[in-house]
Amino acid sequence: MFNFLKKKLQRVVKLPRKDLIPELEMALLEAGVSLEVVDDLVEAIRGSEDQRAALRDALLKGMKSARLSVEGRPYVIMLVGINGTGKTTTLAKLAHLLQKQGKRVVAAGADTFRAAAIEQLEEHCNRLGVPLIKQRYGADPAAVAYDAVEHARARGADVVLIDTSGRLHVDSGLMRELEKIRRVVKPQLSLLVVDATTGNDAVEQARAFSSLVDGFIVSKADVDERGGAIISISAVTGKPVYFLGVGQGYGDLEEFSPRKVVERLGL
Ligand SMILES: Nc1nc2c(ncn2[C@@H]2O[C@H](COP(=O)(O)OP(=O)(O)O)[C@@H](O)[C@H]2O)c(=O)[nH]1
Ligand SMILES: [Mg+2]
Repeated sequence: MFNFLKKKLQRVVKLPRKDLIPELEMALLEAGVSLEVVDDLVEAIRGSEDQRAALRDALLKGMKSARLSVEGRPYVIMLVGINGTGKTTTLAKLAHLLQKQGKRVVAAGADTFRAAAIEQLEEHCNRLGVPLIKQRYGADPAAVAYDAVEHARARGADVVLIDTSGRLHVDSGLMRELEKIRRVVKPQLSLLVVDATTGNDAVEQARAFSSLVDGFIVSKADVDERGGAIISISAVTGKPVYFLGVGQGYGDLEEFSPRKVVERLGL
């Protein structure tokens, strides 16, 4: 995790001051850190005594974390994002985490855009013993989400996790679909799932979805060597990261800790 950036930073922070700034800029850009965040980081260490400490503090200041706390019943969480970022897998991980905390979870198969999406979620739900509320392929996602919340209410379940569909790109049709689900079920928490390995693309998705979500889950951190998305996403949007996805198993969801990120970067 973050090995590429770690190696670069280890070398750069030891450079004499006159070489440090351009080399640091280059290293951060290569790692997929957003331009504006690169500028902030460079500004923060310009003129500092201890370059390593200044970089660490500036990184810590830019990254925001938040804890999931389930209050009220049912607590409704909606996961959104473009195709393949890890929404469905992350939903299963969240269900597993909440079950371990003794919560009763219901899933909503509101990705009705692809037939295979419902089957994939169903497989996870069967394995985890989570009731899945679904309709046929092509059904109105907002109606599926609504049914799931009603089901949770009737059974006294604690949490509803809503899986939604993605598209290849940020798309206005998708935005309207997600806004409709939000209007109909009023989730307490909406989280955008982004793929860490896509670097600055992930940050651009965060920017595009920012008004629709409360924060982020950054998946595939386990296979991300560059770290740019994780470093930039809160600094750019002002919204926190809740979790990192750190593998494909149900237990591979880690509460986001900026401190741990700087430790992993060797700072
Ligand atoms: N290594 C790794 N793979 C992940 C992680 N999260 C999801 N994936 C994989 O990413 C692929 C797409 O995930 P999926 O949940 O179907 O994405 P969706 O289209 O957003 O629902 C699958 O092969 C997942 O196993 C993660 O944290 N680490
Ligand atoms: Mg999916």
